[in-house]
Amino acid sequence: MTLLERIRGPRDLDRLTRDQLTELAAEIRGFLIGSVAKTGGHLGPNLGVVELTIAIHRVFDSPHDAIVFDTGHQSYVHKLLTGRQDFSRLRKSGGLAGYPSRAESEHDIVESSHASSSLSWADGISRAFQVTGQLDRHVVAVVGDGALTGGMTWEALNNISDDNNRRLVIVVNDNGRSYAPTIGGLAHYLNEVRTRRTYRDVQLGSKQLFDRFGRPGRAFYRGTRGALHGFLGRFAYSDRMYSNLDIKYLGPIDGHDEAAVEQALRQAKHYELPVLVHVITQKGRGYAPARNDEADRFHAVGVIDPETGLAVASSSKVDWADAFGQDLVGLAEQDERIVGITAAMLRPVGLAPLAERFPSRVIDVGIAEQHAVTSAAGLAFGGLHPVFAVYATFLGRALDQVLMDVALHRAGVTFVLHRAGVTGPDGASHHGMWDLAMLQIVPGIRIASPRDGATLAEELAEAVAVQDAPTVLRLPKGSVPAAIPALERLEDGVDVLARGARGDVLIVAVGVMADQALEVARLLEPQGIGVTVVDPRWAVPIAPSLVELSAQHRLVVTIEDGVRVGGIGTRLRQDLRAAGVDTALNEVGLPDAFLPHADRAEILAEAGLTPQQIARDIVDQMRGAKLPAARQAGEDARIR
Ligand SMILES: Cc1ncc(C[n+]2csc(CCOP(=O)(O)OP(=O)(O)O)c2C)c(N)n1
Ligand SMILES: [Mg+2]
Repeated sequence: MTLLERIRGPRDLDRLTRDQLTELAAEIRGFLIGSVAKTGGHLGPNLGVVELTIAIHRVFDSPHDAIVFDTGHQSYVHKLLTGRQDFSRLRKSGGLAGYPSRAESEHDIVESSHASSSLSWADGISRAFQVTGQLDRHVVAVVGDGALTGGMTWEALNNISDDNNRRLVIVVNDNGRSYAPTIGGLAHYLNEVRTRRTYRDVQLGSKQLFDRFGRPGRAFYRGTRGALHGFLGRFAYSDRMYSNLDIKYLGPIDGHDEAAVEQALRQAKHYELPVLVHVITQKGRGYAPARNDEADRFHAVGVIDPETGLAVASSSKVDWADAFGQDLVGLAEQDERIVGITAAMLRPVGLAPLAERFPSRVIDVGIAEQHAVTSAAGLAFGGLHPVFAVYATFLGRALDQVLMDVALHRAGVTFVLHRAGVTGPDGASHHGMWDLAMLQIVPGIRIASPRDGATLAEELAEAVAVQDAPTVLRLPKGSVPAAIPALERLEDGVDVLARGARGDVLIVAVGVMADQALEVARLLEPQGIGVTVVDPRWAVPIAPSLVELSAQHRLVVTIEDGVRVGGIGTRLRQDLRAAGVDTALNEVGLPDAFLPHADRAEILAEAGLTPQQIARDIVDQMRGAKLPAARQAGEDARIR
């Protein structure tokens, strides 16, 4: 039995010797590399927090003490130490979640996985412990340097420092990287703190710095007293942001020296005040392919060969993000007003090619979606055309800014939403299923959903040509499917993809749902049901031809991989009613529920989003039958 296998819960760590702790850390790294190579997952971040997580669980008593992981992608070690060592189905249906999960363990508290919320959670929890007299309970927030760039952390710090009468430990896990190197003044400052403390007058690059810190047995530890002597206090004071930020600072500490981290945490625990512990770690620690990689490939991996770190199934297909990136470079060459914006995800959102071609025309704002959107409004005012490329799920952070800063001011800003629709392994917080419902309420907005590479190129060009309103392109996860040519393009831009022999059913397919819609048509044609399939291309606002076509059919079916409540189907239904068209309409889409992690295909099948199910429902409806409540418009059954 390995040491790791003998750890059933955090208290089993208490009796380990120093040597055993070192051995345990090595075992955990070996386990993570071997296991995540098979399943895919967040490898680099977890390799960096092995000693840190061990130390936290030795010093604090979870779940009596509350540990909150910011973003939660770095919680694998925590899972291993809290009774969850079967990683064989990580991020697959029925297996462990890739983020903390309350359903999995009482040791998990925050499962949202949207960054920068941990300090607010910790603020609330510690305040509640204090108010309810649970004075022996500590709260620990583990937050990365990247997550620290998000505005919420600053709002929380301001609040925490205002009432410092509670037991709150903020552990800053500083590895100098988000996906790519963390940007901005704060990142520079952290870097300076790291260097200044140890190597006065020497500006070391982060690689050298890490090399130094990586030497075993070397701890850099220093406690400072008083708010204005603390790092945040200094930062705040020197920048005159806040005059009285009362948070103690301890550090910087070598995060791979478990004993040093423990010592700092014990001291932090001893104070009955909010304390910030600044820990320096290496992303991908102990795994050469990750340490030698500059391209953020090991932040999250698919299935890889553990020896080389290379992807096992390298596909020749082009990813949506890559196709977008190439198209954007082409447009930017023609139009110098185009600039790209990313919230700390340059590569995953496809902006790397633009950054290579025109380095000054891509702005990384840090994990700051709200700021990104309002800043885009400013860029548009100043004469540029910003393209904010972001995962669909993260734009939820910035709805107010889209409404009030961009739309109200008629700013020509293009939003390219990646991973729109069901994504799969990342679970509830990462499905891009709310963007259609959320954004279509924005006055003047136009939303397109490309179905293939050609419509992507076209719609992107159309979007950046709009200078007086927000435009949105939503792209799914994965690779661009084979081309689906149109039979005809109607005057208002709607593409007709199939025309049935009879005018029975009109299917309005949003984006990549076109493929499913055509399959439904193929299934129904032999049964004597004629199906017309259209791709509106611009789903919002509703094209007039959709209303006209609806009037000519007996049943309209809309297919979208977004939540049905408030989706495109609902909107078309309202437009039909307003036009006096009484054709029956069924909205096919996702239920208003939090969908768990599983393969995309499994989730779609569970929601009834398969060609077979849609075809069966159409047959039933054509016979006048009522659909089961689970697939009846407006009567969404909860999956979870
Ligand atoms: C609101 C939001 N935007 C973007 C992301 C995507 N994202 C996940 S992890 C990450 C980088 C986090 O960096 P850091 O906090 O330093 O953690 P590290 O990976 O370095 O441990 C980003 C941008 C997110 N989870 N939430
Ligand atoms: Mg980081």
